[in-house]
Amino acid sequence: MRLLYVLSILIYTVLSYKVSYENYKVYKVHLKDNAAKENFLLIHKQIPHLDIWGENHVTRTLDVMVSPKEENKFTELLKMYGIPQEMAVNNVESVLKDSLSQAETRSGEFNWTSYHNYDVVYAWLDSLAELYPKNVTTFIAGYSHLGLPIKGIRIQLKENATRVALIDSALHAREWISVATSTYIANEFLTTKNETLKAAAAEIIWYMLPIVNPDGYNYTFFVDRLHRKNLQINATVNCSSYTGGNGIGIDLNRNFAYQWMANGGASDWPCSTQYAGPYPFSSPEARAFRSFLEGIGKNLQLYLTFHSYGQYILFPYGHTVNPIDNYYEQYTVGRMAADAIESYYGKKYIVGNIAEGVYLSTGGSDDWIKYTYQTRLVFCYELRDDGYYTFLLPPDQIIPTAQEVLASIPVLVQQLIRFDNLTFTRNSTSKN
Ligand code: 0X9
Ligand code: ZN
Repeated sequence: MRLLYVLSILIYTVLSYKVSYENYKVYKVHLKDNAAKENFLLIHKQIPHLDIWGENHVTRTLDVMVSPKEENKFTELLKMYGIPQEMAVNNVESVLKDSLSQAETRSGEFNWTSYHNYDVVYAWLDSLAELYPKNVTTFIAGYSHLGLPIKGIRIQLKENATRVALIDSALHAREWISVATSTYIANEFLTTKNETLKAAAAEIIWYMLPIVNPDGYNYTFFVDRLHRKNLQINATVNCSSYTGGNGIGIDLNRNFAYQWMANGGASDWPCSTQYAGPYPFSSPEARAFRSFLEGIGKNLQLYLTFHSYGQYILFPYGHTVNPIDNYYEQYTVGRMAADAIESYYGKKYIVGNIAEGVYLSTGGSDDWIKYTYQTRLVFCYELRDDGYYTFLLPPDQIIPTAQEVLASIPVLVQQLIRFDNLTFTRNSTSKN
């Protein structure tokens, strides 16, 4: 496994140069109504290389990266359809250079003032198990396409804790802030002096998978900072001329087996940002996730999956705007979490069902968990920011982002406890 991985990385490094985004631009495109959205889809069909970075429902804008080769065609088409645009990033490469120079890739002391590659994160997870042998164990959920371990930790602070939660990050490779945030939270669970947080953390047996997509994540450090998917190469369609979100690989957040490929919430084109894979669970990473869940799924009460960017707290499902059974619970608890976040540094997070909050998207890990295990609280946090630095969030925003997200954790735990108390009260009153 390990040898296979080393060989593959070697081959990659030899064959691929570091992807350059010289003169690539990001445009903010204003889509004022559904007709404009439809027209934009027509443009996207004509220029499939476009990399859609994110969507903001408040400002009704899309962030779209375009190559210098296609920029003219893109702006002409926008003009033709009467879609207003403004340039958000003039040269992606120069923003990238700044952000990469601040990424710490070699082993060293772990911190949250820079971003770290998987080997540094994994070494740090191991060090937690050594430092806190009574509370922390590490495990391997499975292996990536290139044979990298998908390593996790289990944190239990109180002997008689029974509730189980899972937090994961980096299903999408380029969303570095997700990894920084989940590791920050793990560290706080073990070291905090804050009584509220301490008490909340102790109520739960926490499982964490900080890097679900280690191949893709590693690739963003050395080859293409904007890679999104895993690194599985499609046998029939060659996507190697594509970069960023459209590069090779399967979108892990479209590869899970609930409503897979339904309602246009994913793509069957292998070079699409949202490529769902040839069949559900076709990626080893999603399969590893599934087999890990076989162990903890039926006891799971809370699942948090961290992505970026956009500042949303989303909940299932992604194929429909129809409310799920416990919509009211999910919405109100999500709202409370967003309020806790906002009260920290004033950042606003939008709360809603996936399909209404962002866009139709199917095959997500969250939807699959909700459907398969009826996990009571399932949230996808789209972390900072709201479209300025996008995926390239500067390292000086890691700690503030992680702190505000951490502030929402006790809220979630307290509500889980309240649910249990409510159930108890209801049962006892119905007996009387
Ligand atoms: O497209 C996605 O998977 C998410 N946005 S991202 O920029 N992080 O890629 C939106 C997630 C909504 N879907 C689910 N949570 N299932
Ligand atoms: Zn994501």
